[in-house]
Amino acid sequence: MANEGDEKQRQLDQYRISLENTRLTTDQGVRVDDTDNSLRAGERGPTLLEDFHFREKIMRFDHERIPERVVHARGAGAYGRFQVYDGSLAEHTVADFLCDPSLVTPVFVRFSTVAGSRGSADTVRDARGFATKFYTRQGNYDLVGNNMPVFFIQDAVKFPDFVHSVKPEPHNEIPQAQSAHDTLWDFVQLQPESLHMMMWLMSDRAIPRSFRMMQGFGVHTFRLVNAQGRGTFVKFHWRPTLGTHSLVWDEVLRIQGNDPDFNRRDLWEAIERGAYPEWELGLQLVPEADEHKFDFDLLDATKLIPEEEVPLRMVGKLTLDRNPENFFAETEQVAFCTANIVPGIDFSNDPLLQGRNFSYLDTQLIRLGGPNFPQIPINRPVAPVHNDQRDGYHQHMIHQSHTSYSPNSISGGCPMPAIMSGQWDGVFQHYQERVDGKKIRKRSPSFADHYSQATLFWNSMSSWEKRHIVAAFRFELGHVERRAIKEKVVAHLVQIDRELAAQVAEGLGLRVPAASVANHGKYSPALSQANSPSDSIATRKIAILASDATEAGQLAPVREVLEGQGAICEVLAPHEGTVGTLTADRQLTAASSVLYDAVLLADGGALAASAHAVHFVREAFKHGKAICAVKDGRTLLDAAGLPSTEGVIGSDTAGETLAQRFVQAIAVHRHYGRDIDGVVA
Ligand code: HDE
Repeated sequence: MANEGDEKQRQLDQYRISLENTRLTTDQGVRVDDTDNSLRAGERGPTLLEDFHFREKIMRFDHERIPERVVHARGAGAYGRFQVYDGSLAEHTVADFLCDPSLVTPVFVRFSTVAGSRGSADTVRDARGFATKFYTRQGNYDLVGNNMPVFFIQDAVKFPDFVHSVKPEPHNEIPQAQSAHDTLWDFVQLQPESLHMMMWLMSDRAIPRSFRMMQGFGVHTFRLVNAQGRGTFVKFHWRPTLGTHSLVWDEVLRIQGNDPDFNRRDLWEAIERGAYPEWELGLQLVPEADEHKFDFDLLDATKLIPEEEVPLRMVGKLTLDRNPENFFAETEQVAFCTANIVPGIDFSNDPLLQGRNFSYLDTQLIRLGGPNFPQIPINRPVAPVHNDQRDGYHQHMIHQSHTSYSPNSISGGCPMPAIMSGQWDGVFQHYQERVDGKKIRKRSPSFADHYSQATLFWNSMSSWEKRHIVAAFRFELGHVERRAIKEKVVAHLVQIDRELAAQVAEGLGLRVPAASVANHGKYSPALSQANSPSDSIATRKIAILASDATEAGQLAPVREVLEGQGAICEVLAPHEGTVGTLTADRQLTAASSVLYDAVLLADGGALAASAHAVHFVREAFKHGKAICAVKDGRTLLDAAGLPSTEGVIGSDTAGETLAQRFVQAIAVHRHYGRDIDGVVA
């Protein structure tokens, strides 16, 4: 078992309760006779107040809900481990989980959408949260990041404004988990600092195929601090080993109905199957002396450091290998906080980060009902906790000490701070930054450029990524009712790139104003998903369309190759159970192509007459998926009337088997050459 020897799991084991072979009791441990009938005066008489079991059961039910997170309400989590590679970072930090390659640090990661409520669909256009709690020997370290490297605003004081604008509108609470509405775009047109992030939000990054296939970013510039107290600026990146891949927009809309739990199910199933998701941790390190070498401010969270300027140093691996056992106890009650840092890691003066340091602790107090939430099992550090903080709602510890103050003589001065004990090993000490300034409500002029990096992002996109961005702007602004807002947004877009603005404006029937800035022409290849690894079909889901006429023998050579490379094949047929010599996993009419990455046609003709089967194949084609026909499967391909084009495979070619060609076509992820988004530029 991958987590054997894991300190955090041992700690959690103390709280696990199995109900196997148990008898029903009240919360007081009294055994219950009957939980189907309340106590009443006579069989047809009124219920009696003295029925303590009834009252307790209903009271507990009435109090089951806690407030959902204001943002990032919908999420899914998993346990795992982090291990740093050889090649210590001791030169830069004293954080031992980043220095000692023999240390396996337990982690809990929660992925989330931002705008939607707890019950909203997974596949919406949104940023995704990527929050990691490292249970290190030196205390808990939380890296509370997103799947996009920048943010909408520069100062935390704007966060309530931004969130209110993206949330459902206040008068009618519409729309749920959508950015395509007036208030968000009104905010955007008035706050051009949000434009860079809006480019990311309109890109395919906002509709990830899987949590396992998305990058993560700490966003802010943080600081590493070494044993000599020297600081180095750092940006944190997570890189998925499966590459960075997305869904297509039309598919997203259909998945919401077919499987609103698409992303969380995908994570859960991969871990259950033993296909553990992995990310590498990459660092961009900037010596303090270089702080002002960039044409943007390192403290501005609407900017990224192009990897071509500061390359990523890959330093370790995160593996998620265990699902939670109880969603509420673990995933809902986990409490992240950007202020949870350990020796060797420190903040920068990014005003967004500084504000977050207050917000997370504050929000947990209301969400988790008082100050003792760090004692909830999922939040407990593995490092020992000793202090004079006492009491409050839900105190679990029974402190035996006669004192709860410092200094004291009665308890020998314990628990003792380093300043008194003289033991400084492993003690957190704040980075000694010199600060000098007047108290002002003012942003530095170095935060003023809101267009250059939005242009950098646009310039770095492949042609299909650009098409998708244009289509997204058209869709979103197409849902905005107030024409003046659309015009203002287009006026901003023209400052990013004239062609982008022209294509968006055309869809909206608007004129393109003149640009006052010319496109600078710079680009960063690392920003394009087209450059992400696409060489594996591991964990890809393949639908095999079969019927009673399908011969398992015809299918076997292709299926073996697919499964041999880690793909998951599901047989869909007119009915469950045995079909021909195969076993069907699902009825075809209960399945949809949008839940699969590729389609293998293995039917000898019966399905060609089925409108559902034909739609299935056409829809997969529309969404750019690889489609392969073995032997008689060609009849269905012909019935669907698909052109012979890339990613549609019907036969062997010289030197390559059908199976090899199919594998390559799936690994490409999507064949974006097809007209997927419907934008006629
Ligand atoms: Fe958050 N954010 N945030 N945020 N955030 C919350 O904390 C906040 C920001 C992020 O899985 C809340 O526990 C402020 C950036 C994630 O439990 C709250 C600002 C980034 C999660 C909060 C930001 C994030 C949250 C709501 C502006 C990416 C989910 C419930 C300064 C780097 C964590 C909670 C989980 C959650 C405040 C901006 C990521 C209200 C004030 C930038 C992944 O405290």
